[in-house]
Amino acid sequence: MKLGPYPILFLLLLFLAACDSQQTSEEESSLDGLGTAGVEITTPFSSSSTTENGGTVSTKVRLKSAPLSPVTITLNSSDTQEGTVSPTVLTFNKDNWDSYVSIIVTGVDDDIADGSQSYEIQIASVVSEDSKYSALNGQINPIKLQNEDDEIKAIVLGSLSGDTTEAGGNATFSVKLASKPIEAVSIPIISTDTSEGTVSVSSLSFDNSNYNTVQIVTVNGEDDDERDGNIAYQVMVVRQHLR
Ligand SMILES: [Ca+2]
Ligand SMILES: [Ca+2]
Ligand SMILES: [Ca+2]
Repeated sequence: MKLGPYPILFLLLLFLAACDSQQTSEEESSLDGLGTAGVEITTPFSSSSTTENGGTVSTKVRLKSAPLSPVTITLNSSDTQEGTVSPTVLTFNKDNWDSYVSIIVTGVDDDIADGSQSYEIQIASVVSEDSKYSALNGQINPIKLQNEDDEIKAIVLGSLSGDTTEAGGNATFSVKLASKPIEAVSIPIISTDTSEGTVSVSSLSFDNSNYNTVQIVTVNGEDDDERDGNIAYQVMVVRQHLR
């Protein structure tokens, strides 16, 4: 009878010890998994297009849960001739994981009439000793963007020197391109009435080395033996092949 209270006390202590152990375990696992490991990238503000005249796209990045170890994220552009990203290295830890970091993507200029070009800001690497975060390496979707062209795709014509005559008077005008073409272009030159006037070349070729150098077209008046008065005709500079 005298020993009676001790086993009861012993059992009670064991119970408290078990509770304590369980509590510690729960605290560790909640720090490990405040949420699923992930990288939150907001939808780009207002537009997903940068521009060749310096237009930017902004977005924000943070982690979706507290990491056990610092997480370093490296960003890069799939085409630095069209867009660049800053900053390129982001570091998050257990204290700043939920603070957004602003990312700015800036359009890069070129002098080619290349149209709108698609490119991506890639999440090039995710490095951490927290295995839940290091497992995200290579798994995060890129930010898809376009860079808008600012070249003018146009044929620049110099003014016509005058009218042609049946007595052999000719006329000239110059032709060049307003910007570098993305590939060589051929521009047909066509007289609408070859019985009145013919052109010295049937087409002009331009590429990115000579696009800005004028080429001269000569229009020769054609003689006939009819008293036909002044006949209007046209020379067409065809831009259908211009890209
Ligand atoms: Ca440009
Ligand atoms: Ca361009
Ligand atoms: Ca471009």
